[in-house]
Amino acid sequence: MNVLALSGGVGGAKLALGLSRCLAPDELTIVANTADDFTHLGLRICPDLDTVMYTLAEISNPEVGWGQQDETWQCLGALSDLGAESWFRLGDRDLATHLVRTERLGDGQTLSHLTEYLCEQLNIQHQLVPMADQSVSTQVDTEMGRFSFQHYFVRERCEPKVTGFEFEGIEQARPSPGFQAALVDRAEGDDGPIVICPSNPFVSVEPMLALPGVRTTMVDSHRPVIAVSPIVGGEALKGPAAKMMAELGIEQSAMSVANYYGNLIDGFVIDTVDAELQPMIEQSGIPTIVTNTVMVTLADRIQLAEDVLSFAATLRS
Ligand code: FO1
Repeated sequence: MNVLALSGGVGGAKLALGLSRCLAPDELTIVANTADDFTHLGLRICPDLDTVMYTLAEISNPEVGWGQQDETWQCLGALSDLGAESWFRLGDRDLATHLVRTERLGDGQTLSHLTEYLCEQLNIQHQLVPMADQSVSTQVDTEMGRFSFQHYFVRERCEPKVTGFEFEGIEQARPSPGFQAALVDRAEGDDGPIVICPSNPFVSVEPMLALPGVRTTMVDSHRPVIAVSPIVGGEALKGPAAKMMAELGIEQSAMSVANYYGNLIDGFVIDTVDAELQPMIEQSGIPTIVTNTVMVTLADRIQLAEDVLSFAATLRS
């Protein structure tokens, strides 16, 4: 079985870890969004890629989900003393990742090669790849003007009212070699599902789908595409997805997520608190299962991964 998982940051990373506990290294490819990436203090920072990488290596900060556990903040404090920008919290251990990445990118290595190297150093067995090797940069249009993603998300605390998004550089970018290889249909019967992890549909998943050729390949594929709702009880478990929905005039519900993905998906997974939405979503033509999608413990992550894989086995694209 070849399973392809598309992940944003914290929520997606949790399911990616669950999948990695159910599947052998050669059965799973995890693609991380890189449209949140930015250059800060001269360092290339890939927040979603690092969140997934640290989660798979089981060294992520359990409180916030991003950055490393047992982190110290000496450098951040010193930056602040020097009057440098300190709104983006870079921990001392995390900084090492950005230093190695920035140096090697400067030497001409691709983000794919670098990610493979970092994963190897962190003893990650499963394949984690960036969505693209070229730079794509999410711009958030708001009533207070345009912000690059991390400026909107962290510096402005998602407060400005969102009016739209642009993924700068998307037309020139291409799916990374690892993403492309995992996307292509293999022999019939050999292909597992494509899993859209519970990540923000607008800014975490959409950039991966918007890469040239990805959406059409997924729609045309005979593999089942299954999305897990990041909206539970009308709220996002983490991040601004529900707030963005309200600001974009979309009802804040798991149903809206199913509608957003539309004919791209062959199956949808919602939380038990949203069980009453199941008949409505199924009426719109999308087979839907109800299960616990709130992944607090490792057992929850593994259970959801098992539920998604068993559901996939019942579906044909
Ligand atoms: N998120 C925050 O809310 N505040 C931060 O200061 C912050 C720093 C940070 C540093 C490295 C990293 O890899 C991620 C970091 N994040 C921070 C998370 C990140 O901004 C978001 O989780 C994603 O971009 C959204 O998926």
